[in-house]
Amino acid sequence: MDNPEKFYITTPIYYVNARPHIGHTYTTVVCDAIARRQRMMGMDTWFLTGTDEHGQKIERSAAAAGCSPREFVDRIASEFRALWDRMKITYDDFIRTTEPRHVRGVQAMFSRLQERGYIYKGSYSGQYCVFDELYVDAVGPGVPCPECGRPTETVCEENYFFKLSAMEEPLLKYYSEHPDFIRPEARRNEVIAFVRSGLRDLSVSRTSFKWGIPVPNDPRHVIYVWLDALANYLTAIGFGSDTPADKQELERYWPADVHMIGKEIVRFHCVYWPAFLLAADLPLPRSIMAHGWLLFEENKMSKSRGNIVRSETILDTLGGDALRYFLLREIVFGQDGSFSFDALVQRFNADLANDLGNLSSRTLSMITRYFEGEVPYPSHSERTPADEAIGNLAQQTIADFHAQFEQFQFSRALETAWSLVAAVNKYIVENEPWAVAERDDKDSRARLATILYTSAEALRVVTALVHPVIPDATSRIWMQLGLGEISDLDLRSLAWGQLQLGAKLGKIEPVFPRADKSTIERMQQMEQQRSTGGVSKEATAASPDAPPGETGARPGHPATQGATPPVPAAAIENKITIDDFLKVEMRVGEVKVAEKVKGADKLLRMEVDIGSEVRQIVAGIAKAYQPEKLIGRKVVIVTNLQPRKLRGLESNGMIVAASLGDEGQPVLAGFLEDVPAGAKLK
Ligand code: ME8
Repeated sequence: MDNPEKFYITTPIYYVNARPHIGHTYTTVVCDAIARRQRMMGMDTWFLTGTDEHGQKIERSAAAAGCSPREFVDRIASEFRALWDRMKITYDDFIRTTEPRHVRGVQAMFSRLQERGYIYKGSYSGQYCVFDELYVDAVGPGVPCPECGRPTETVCEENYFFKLSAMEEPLLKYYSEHPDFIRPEARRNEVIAFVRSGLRDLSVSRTSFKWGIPVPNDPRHVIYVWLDALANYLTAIGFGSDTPADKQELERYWPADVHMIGKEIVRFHCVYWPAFLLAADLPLPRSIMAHGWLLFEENKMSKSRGNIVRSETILDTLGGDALRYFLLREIVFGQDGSFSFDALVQRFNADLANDLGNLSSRTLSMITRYFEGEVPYPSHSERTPADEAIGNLAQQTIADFHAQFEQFQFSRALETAWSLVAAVNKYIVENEPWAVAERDDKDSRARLATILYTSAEALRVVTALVHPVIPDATSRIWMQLGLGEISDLDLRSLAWGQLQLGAKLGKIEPVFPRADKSTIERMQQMEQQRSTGGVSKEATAASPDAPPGETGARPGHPATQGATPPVPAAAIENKITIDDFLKVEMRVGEVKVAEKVKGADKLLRMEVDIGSEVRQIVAGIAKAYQPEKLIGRKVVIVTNLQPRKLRGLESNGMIVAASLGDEGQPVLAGFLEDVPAGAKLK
């Protein structure tokens, strides 16, 4: 059943009782980087993520938000998807536990366990923790849950039970025969100790609420959320379906190679899940990798603690690559790590803007200046030890990076790549290509070619290696190196000396504009606004691009719950007819060029593709948006306004933005889904 050429990786499926935060982003980005690299290594890769949508916790969150569970889960699931799209997460499938394919698969799993004699009917009376969806039989009424410290509820229920006690020995045997099954070692030891201390049968159905998957032939019961949730790893690839295509897919990808999880759900993944699979006589996943927690202000970042940071804040300021790089570089994988805006900006400026950004911009701009934008031919006879050293270091870097990445040592692997960046930057400073360029003789010209070739080749090697971690910037550097689409690269054959000589460089533009102090303040303000809901109504109404935390619909947030902002009387009198509205033509535009207008610190000049043509638009958004960040962004353009001149430049259309606060800070309107340039708004 197991095909060594395939690689199946999963994230946990996230609860939809709360919005995504950077803790969720952490696991997802780690998996994305692994999946991207596996694809570049020629593996038949399948990357699954999704949302966990059943259970009492979610039923109650929906009730608190004043909507049906279905509406509630649809809304939050789409927020997760939209965030992953903005983070450039290349998941192959997104499973939702409310989908028919999952419901069918979970019921098939339940029946299979029942038929094999591992499920029986019994009853439970005792304490129940709604938050953990767990019976906590060790405590009496009024005593908080030993897992999470929250109050427990007394319940008396008839239940189906899974014979977990029968799995004690088979599990211990499996752990001992598969030393890499649970990683890291510390987690494996904890699990073994837990199983050795004795396992009791597990209740796998509930009658106290309805929002779940009915037990086959006994719909008074819904299936325990963790049995429901864990099965996603199988149902997403066709388990429970009879179609030949689904059967083939299951055969192709199961068992999973890595279930990536946070350390708080180790017991469910390393004890219950393998126990269900052993009982169902299905192969077990190859490995379960538990990482540490992202801490904020010393505590685990979590919605219930109220100390979360949202990825959108970073996406809106520094961009997705900055967050992806920070999470993999700053946190030693497996251990807990702290997040702070200061550390994020420091890493961004030091490693991305300075080290990699400088290497890229100075190498490429010197090739443009001195060799008319064509990769120069290095001299084969006149290599100095310094040139050789860079080539050797690059080869070593490739080998070390691969080994470290494969060992899940992401931080070390990036450190390795950045040692090469530092060495090349030093090489450039020491070899002074700018001074060599001033000497206009043949030897100097050859020397200059060698220095710039060596630098560009090292840049190519680093760019290829770190592409899975910072996909956006590396794709752009690759283009600038004249190499086309980086996604076509086969990482297995990456070696020193493959840079295409004479290749014409692409258009050179900075990839990481430096962040300054005000970026930290802006991020803090955005977080504060998100947590207090303190964004002005204008933004709520006018900015569909505002991340969900900023819209009127905040589930569980009493201040804005289901609220429609009151419409002032004057506005009613001033209502326009649909014909008036139809006079305004609005289209989706894609920003192709953006640059500051000389002598006007508020204005940006943009060239925007509106489908049928590219328009020049001048807008007063320079204080809120760095031009580089706008390139490629989809915006809304009023296309049938009379052209007007601003600072001598004709502006042919208007970009739509919300206007925040007294200063009228602009926030551009946009879309969560992908929309083509030229699409009409109505
Ligand atoms: O547990 N640091 O969902 P969940 C690092 N639905 N990772 C974090 C984190 C933090 N502060 N906060 C969250 C569930 N995570 C179940 C899973 S799987 C069959 C069912 C990440 O929404 C981390 O991966 O509580 C953690 O395990 C997961 O989100 C928990 O997500």
